[in-house]
Amino acid sequence: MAKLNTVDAVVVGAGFSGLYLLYLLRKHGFTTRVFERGDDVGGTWYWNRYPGARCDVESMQYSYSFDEELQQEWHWSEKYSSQPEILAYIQHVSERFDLSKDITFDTSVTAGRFDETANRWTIETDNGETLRAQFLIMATGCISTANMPNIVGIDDFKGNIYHTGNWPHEKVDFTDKRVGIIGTGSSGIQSIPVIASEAGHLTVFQRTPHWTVPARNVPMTDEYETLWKENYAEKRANMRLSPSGSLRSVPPLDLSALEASDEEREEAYRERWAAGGMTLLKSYNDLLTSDEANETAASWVRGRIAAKVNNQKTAELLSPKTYPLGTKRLCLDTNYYETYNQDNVDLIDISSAPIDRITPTGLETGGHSFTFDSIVFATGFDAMTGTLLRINIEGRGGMTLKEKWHAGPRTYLGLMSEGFPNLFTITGPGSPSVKSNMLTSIEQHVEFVTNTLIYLREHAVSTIEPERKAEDDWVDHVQETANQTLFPKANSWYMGANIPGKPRLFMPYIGGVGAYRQKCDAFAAAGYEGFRLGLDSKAVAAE
Ligand code: N01
Repeated sequence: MAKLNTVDAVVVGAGFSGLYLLYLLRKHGFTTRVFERGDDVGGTWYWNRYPGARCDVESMQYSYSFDEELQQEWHWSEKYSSQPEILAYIQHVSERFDLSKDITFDTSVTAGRFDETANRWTIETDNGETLRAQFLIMATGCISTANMPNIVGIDDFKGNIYHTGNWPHEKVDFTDKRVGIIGTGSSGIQSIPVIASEAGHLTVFQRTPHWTVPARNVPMTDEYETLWKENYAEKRANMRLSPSGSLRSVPPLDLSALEASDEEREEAYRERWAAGGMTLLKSYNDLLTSDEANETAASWVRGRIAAKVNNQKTAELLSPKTYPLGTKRLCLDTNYYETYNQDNVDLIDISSAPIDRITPTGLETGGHSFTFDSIVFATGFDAMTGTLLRINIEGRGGMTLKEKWHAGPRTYLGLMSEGFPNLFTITGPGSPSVKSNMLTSIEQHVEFVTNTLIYLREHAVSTIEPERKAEDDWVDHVQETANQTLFPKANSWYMGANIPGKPRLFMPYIGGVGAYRQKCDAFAAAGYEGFRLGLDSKAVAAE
């Protein structure tokens, strides 16, 4: 058999995580290959090119902190940058650090098998390449497998079908077109106002109204940029130890919403609504733990919806009532509710009558037919586990990750899974990941993994994997932490509830980014507490 190419590490994915991994691993002398299914870098920001796509974490915070010159030199043109600008930033980083020479594009990793004799992963790709690596690092992102609902007749539609998470590279022209859009999560809420500004007519099919607050995006000012750039060291340090990995424009009040008077609550909510962004959700310290406290903010937001939307029947339909504020991902919008005041926009409630079928000319629901030139699916993702479980990953004894995670993901710290030595998941389930500023969490995981690999090399350790008990305890801790909050009350993708048949459990860790980082650091400092380290037999024999 021909000798297989061998590297220290194979990284899957060339988004924010994969690029930083490549940069850091290379810097520390680890031979590294990256495989990326797209034809360029960017990950999420490569695929999600839908109209209106932009980040809902401020760009001064949603950016790499690892290189001082980079963060000083790069200029963001808006407070919340649009997808093209974020993609341009990622491409700039790739060029600046000469990363693409070690990335194989247009290539998916299809399988990884752990060879217990050699303590190496054998990795297969869909371009026929097979290679060996000591470490397999999944930088595959949390929302990278689009969820296309299985609706009868979908292949019969004669017009154009789009999914927000897999949008064409060229501009889609909706001018004067009849467009239907299914889904009102973050992607729908961002794209609906933009599509409505072009389309002849837009019909929105809503199964559940989502909570959304104004982004208040503005062009970047010199003053704001300077404030951040002059204080980056301190601000980034605070972000790393904060609960969400980002800093709020209006600080949270360390007080129960129920201790405040009506007037005080009104002022607190009004101030944060005016400031825009996620800050409203952090007005008081119990909005995500007490139904009663949450309802004070929820009813206040319903009041804003009623004030913005002219037709009160539509306002009612747009007002969430079945789950607490913020327990599905809070959306940030620009003119979302105002869009429903346009004559060319209709809202169709499909909460009790699902879409029956897609027809050659449109779709049918609740006994009504609709005719469209284009249908947009803003129906989300098989999040957090979908991409990982579509790759055939086999650990010890031939056990697959799919078998191990059949009742839901099982990880230690969201980083590793017992039985799968030397396999790392960047921002994996069980880590703060999607419940944080992803850039803060990505940098923390990438640095943790790189430092771990350095430690293993220095101590002649060939394998690392979690101990079963540490993993079991962590899985319990993740669930117990979520159960102390209102999050499990929503049928969210955090819970796996958007994918038929997916196990229901809360996937991200919401114990806080700072607290999580401190745990990771403490375990590492204690000689990788909770992990089992396998000594390199050759090194031991040589001693
Ligand atoms: O997906 P979603 P998304 N029939 O799952 C509906 C991140 N993100 O792409 O709520 C009819 O939130 C579904 O209805 P329901 C962010 O983390 C970030 O919008 O399940 N409807 C829902 O309305 C976000 O949370 C940014 O009842 C169906 C919608 O489709 C995550 O990505 C921007 C259906 C899906 O909403 C995912 O957001 C965009 C069906 N069969 C996204 N199936 C920024 O940072 C699903 N739906 C800016």
